Amino acid sequence: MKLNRRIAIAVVFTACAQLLSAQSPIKQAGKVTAVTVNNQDIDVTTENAFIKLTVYSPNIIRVRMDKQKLTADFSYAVISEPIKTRVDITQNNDEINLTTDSLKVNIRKNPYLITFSTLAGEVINQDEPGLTTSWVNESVTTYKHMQDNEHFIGLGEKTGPLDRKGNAYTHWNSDTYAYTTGQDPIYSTIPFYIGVHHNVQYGIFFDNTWQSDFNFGASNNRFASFGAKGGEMNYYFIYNSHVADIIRSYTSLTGRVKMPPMWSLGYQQNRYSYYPEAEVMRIAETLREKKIPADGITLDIHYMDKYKVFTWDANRFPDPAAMTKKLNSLGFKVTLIVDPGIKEEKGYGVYERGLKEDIFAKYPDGTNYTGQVWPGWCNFPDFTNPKGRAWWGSELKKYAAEGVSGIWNDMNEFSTWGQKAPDNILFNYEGKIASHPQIHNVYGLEMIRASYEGFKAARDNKRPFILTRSGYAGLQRYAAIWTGDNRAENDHMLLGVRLMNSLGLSGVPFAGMDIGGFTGGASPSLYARWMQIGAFNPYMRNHSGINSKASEPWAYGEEVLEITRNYINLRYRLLPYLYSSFYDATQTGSPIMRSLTIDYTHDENVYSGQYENQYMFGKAFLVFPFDGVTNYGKLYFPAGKWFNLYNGQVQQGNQKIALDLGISQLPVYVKESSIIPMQSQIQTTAEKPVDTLYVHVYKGDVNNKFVYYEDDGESFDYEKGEFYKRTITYDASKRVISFAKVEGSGKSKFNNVKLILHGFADNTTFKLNGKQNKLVKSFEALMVPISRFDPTGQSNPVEGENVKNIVMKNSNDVININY
Ligand code: MIG
Repeated sequence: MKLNRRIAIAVVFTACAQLLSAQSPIKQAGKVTAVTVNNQDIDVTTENAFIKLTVYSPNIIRVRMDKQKLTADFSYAVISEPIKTRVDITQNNDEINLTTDSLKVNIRKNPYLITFSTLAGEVINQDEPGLTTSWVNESVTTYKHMQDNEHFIGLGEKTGPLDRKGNAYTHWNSDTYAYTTGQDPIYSTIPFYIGVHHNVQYGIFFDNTWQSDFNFGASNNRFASFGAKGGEMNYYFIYNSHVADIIRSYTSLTGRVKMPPMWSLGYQQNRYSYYPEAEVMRIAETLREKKIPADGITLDIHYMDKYKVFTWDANRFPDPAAMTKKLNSLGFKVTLIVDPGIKEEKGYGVYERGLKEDIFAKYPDGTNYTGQVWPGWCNFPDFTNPKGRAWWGSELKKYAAEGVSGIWNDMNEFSTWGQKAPDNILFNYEGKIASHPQIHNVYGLEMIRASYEGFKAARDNKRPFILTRSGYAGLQRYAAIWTGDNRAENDHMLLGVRLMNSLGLSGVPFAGMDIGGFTGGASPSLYARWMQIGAFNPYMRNHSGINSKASEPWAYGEEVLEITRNYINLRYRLLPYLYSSFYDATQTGSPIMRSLTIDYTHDENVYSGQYENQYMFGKAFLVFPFDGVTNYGKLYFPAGKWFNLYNGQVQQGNQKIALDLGISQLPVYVKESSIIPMQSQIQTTAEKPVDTLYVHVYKGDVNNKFVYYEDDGESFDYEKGEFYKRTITYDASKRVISFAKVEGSGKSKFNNVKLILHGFADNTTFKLNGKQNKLVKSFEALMVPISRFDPTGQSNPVEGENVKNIVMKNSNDVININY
């Protein structure tokens, strides 16, 4: 590496640089003047800065720096404390060295420069010599040496390419109606990215809520940097040997998603806006009549009385509780939109209680800040005030009592007409008082915290479903996020995939997009493609804007309806797999939409613009977000063996292919050795499937395991052990598929298991728990595409494969299948 030469050059220049430093408007950390070691903390004083290094875990090192003495520590994002860790710290006149069980840190003293290396001494990440960390007035930036051929991924909901190299980004949560595919910033802030170079990968989480900037070699060829307009330099350096473990470490800091209510994984029908009640019922009934599985109906701002949150328009919705009851009996849950702006209006109870509780954000002279948004002039609840969150929670009780199941938090960037809320608004900030620029990026996070906590309490500890547009690192603890007001264009469909893949890399597995596009209208083929991809989104939300064409699955003609139904059907049969994948996310932070950079990190092809949108849905399905206009695309298959979802044909990995593919099929492949639990077709998660669990196993050369997980799907009893969980293993070398003993005190809803074996040779013999088993051959596929439009409404399966199957009792003890 050319690093040593660079350091040498830097040393030569240091002398000149120091000559300038006295009058330079740029203050560098400078020379180390004092060091104190305190267990896992090292306090370092330099000419211009105070630094605290904390060993958070063997894999995580926190670095705090400020021009003045570090003040009390506080974060809305980080919810964990450092864990007791073995660490070896030595120092001499020139440097400080620190070694954990996973990595090494070196701090050069004159001037300050930090380097993170592997135990073997390979550089993972280093400050850019000569630049390190510096201040310009109150803004602070850390400059990291950009390694040869380094890739940068993550950074949350950011537009543009998967590989962020060559680009720069700003975090300032913004309401960006009909944003473009390169627009920045948009709605949320997750200042966490992953760097990949040579054989290493690392994460950096810059926990600073002020407006922040990240530069990955934009307008420079020297560094990747991160900085903010105010506050401390405060970053967590994470090193693990796999990207998945970096995400695990990152979510050990910022928390993980909780088990979502099962219904929220079903299909969600939205529109800006469905009203009155008769129209809502018509949509719900049509979904049932046309046999389009669905679980959710979402009501947008027109349900309210003049956009006043926590009210209903009495003409449009005369009896909300009766309506939600009717919808529930049809197997639908209702999600309502809420906006933070509270109309300033005498006699409006919500506003008056807010005034009484004194929970609105204020100007320095003590008057409430007033800004304009949907209801007119509004005050804005201060969600950084514990009292403000409690007040919001108590207002939510009304919706809970009316049978509402989900709360959709919109406009929480926060958005106001004019999009320029002033700097001189004060917020409580947990009693510490902060200005608008300091808390702007966490306003949405604290709003969804209030919604989550309040709605959970109000609904007798039933799992609340919270959806948000804005947020900050850690938002996964409270809400699912969707990517806002996209456009009904092919590029937006693909951008939406990248946004969700990037959110997944950044600790947020539960994400969705406006399928079909919010502004404008999709062509039938684009719409069909979008719905196909949407079936492989963590949150499946179809939504469209007020002046857009209707976007229900039947709005594009019979053929599109059939295609759409076919994919939503698949999603419902896959729910046991999807739900178990969510369980994995609760334990490890592992995303549902997995950018290929997670499992194929050092494969250059996955960063290429041609293949950057490909992802795994869970760990088994390779999804190709295919063009919905030309219906032509290029696919890249990473190493291994892949089975065509529709006909079981094997595709070898490390290959690129180009293909034309009609709209009835989305290219999806199953990874070898995959284990995929499925259920019979249902129309809503309120319906019970037949009591057989279908476990598809694909032959392969690699070992695999899948943790199968079930619980009641709606309560928090799983936290007390009421779940049903077992590990299913595919051992290619020992030639055995095994179901481990069941864990948890819950019961499975399936009494039988049908094992469906794909890709095993015809003459393979199987033993079930040591006994030779009668094998049933069948012709089926995990999914059959609609091959041609069939006006009788019956799909015509022309593809399929010869598989074997074994039906057995779902015993709680170990089950072994040898082949
Ligand atoms: O100013 O509530 O992103 O999904 O339909 C627009 C109306 C407010 C923006 C959301 C969109 C929603 C719309 N909202």
